[in-house]
Amino acid sequence: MAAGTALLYDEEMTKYKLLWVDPACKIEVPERLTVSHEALVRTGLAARCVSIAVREATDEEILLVHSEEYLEAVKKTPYMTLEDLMAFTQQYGDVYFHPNIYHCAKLAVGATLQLVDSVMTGRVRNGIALVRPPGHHSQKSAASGFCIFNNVAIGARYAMQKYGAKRVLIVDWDVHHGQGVQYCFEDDPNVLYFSWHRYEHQNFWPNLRESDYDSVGKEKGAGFNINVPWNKVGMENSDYLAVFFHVLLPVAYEFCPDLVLVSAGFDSAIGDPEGKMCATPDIFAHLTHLLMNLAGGKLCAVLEGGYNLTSLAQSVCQTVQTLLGDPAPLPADLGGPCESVLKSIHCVRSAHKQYWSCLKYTADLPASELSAKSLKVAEQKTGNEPEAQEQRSPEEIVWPEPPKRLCPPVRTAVALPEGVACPDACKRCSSAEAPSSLVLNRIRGDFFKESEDKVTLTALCDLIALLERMAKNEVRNGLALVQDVSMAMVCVMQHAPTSLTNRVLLVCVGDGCVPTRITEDGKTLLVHISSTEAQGQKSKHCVPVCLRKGCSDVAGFMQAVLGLLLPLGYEYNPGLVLLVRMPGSGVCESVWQQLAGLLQGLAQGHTLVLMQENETASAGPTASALLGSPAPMLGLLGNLLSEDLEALETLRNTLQADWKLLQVNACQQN
Ligand code: X5A
Ligand code: ZN
Repeated sequence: MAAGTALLYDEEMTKYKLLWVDPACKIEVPERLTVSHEALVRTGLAARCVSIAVREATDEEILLVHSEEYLEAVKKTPYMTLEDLMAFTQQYGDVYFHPNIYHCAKLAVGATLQLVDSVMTGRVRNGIALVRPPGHHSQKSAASGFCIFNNVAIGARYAMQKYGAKRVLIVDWDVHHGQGVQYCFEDDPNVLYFSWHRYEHQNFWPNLRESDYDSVGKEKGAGFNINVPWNKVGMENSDYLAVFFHVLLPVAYEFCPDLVLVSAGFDSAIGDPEGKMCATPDIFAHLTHLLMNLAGGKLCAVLEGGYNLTSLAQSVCQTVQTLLGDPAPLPADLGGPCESVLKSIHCVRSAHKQYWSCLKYTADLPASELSAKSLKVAEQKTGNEPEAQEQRSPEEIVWPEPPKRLCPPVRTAVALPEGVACPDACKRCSSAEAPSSLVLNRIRGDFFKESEDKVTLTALCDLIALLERMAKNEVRNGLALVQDVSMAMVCVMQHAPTSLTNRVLLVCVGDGCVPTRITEDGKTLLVHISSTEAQGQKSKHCVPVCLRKGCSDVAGFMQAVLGLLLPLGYEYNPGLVLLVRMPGSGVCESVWQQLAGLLQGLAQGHTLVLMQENETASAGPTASALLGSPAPMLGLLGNLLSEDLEALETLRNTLQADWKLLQVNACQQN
């Protein structure tokens, strides 16, 4: 399995700049690249990456997206006088030329293609290209918005042509709409383009009608262009996460890409003078993590915008550290999305419900909200919005530096019955490390009042030892094969709150009895996915999810994980995730690996997995997911059962009063 993270950077791309006065372009400076790269070097992240040399793109490669006339015109710019350059620049919007920009633009495309090569050949798992000029605004025959050639669009065509990639997902988290990418793939069902962008009802650059949510793609490509407009500034971490959970991720998993390209602009982060958003740099750790198990882990991030040098450098570091596999704490203050974003989410889901099975049961929009114009009016009238944020200049905005991300020395520890081999690269938690007599006595007291089974007792002691080592941050995550998962689960639940955290997310997969009383004190959030209708009570902390065909139904299971479990988990912010596979759960191995992978975005990666001891064949695959290997692709998911979809929507509706990150509709009744 491919491992490692590629870093593509060449100082040459800092060697062009704006040579005349143009307020629209003055933020696009060479330092954008140098501060990003220096931050990676200073933090030791660059040294952990695989450095790959940058090359120039060939004409043939540039022509995958651009016209011959445009390429020939740009080719002449190195020989132009300052006057000629200024005149040439005039025909385009918000862009500048320089005698060396053609050279740099070829390197920016070349770096993107080298990255695609490295990932597609398996030389590395994923990577990032730090490039200038950016690409996503440039079009077949036009430069635009600081962009000369469309790096990512060319990268997508190249991956399809050279490596036979059938489906490419482009995630554009830059704060501007990559209209160039949209135009390129509008009618192409093999490239799914997702972009969120500052829009303000068409009042923000590039002020295009076609940046709104109702541009869904054309002809065969209908449904494969997803625009999420930000109609206000000041969007926060929860707004970004809500869009990932309720729009991008369900559709991305249904699309099943062979490759993920990220148009990684960081002007969507706090402090940026263009974006004026409030999401903090550490959100990019989570956005990255949530994409890292798609496409078998094949993810290429390519720099686009980002104009606050501090925010930019921090965001780049957060992204790279996640690509390298380090755990991340959750960003502070995750609540629900704001009313304006709920409207956008509702509009996008509704515009796409006919194309994606995961969105089929989206509630219809009120007729009054069907036109952008009425939306704009409606929004001004609601009156229950928080006051528009103070008009501070972005340079004055301050935010705390993201905390250092600690990596426990041991990534994955295992507690296994004697005779079961320890999976590669895991550390066995041996019973030689005796637990304290206090722990022993508690286990005895809890479970063995009468008889005492030596083997079971030892196994539980191993389990507690593992938990204690996670509490001390010596171990990141763990796997235990136990005789009786229910007993082990109760044992962990009784110890975890004292030793590790007062919030445990308990995820049970498969049919079986789970003691719901453990959820009564709010110190545990239980999500139980099974095929049996719960007899017990549902409550804020007790969420039974019933799927008609149980956990063997991949589409239904993933819908529950992405739309329900993850938002609940992110809002709950547990200190430990206890992932329990009930005997005979029927969950298939690759889905299980996806789940284990995705859940490691929570609790700083502290995931403890419990499985029945006879499931030894699953020990290897589970350990590999815990070690951070990408989960295998799930393949095309097939249709969701409508009764499951309806049941999940109903569940969402009842829970969203307590869990704001579950909301998907504007104008809540509650
Ligand atoms: C790549 C990028 C922004 C252009 C803004 C023009 N371009 N006003 O972020
Ligand atoms: Zn941008």
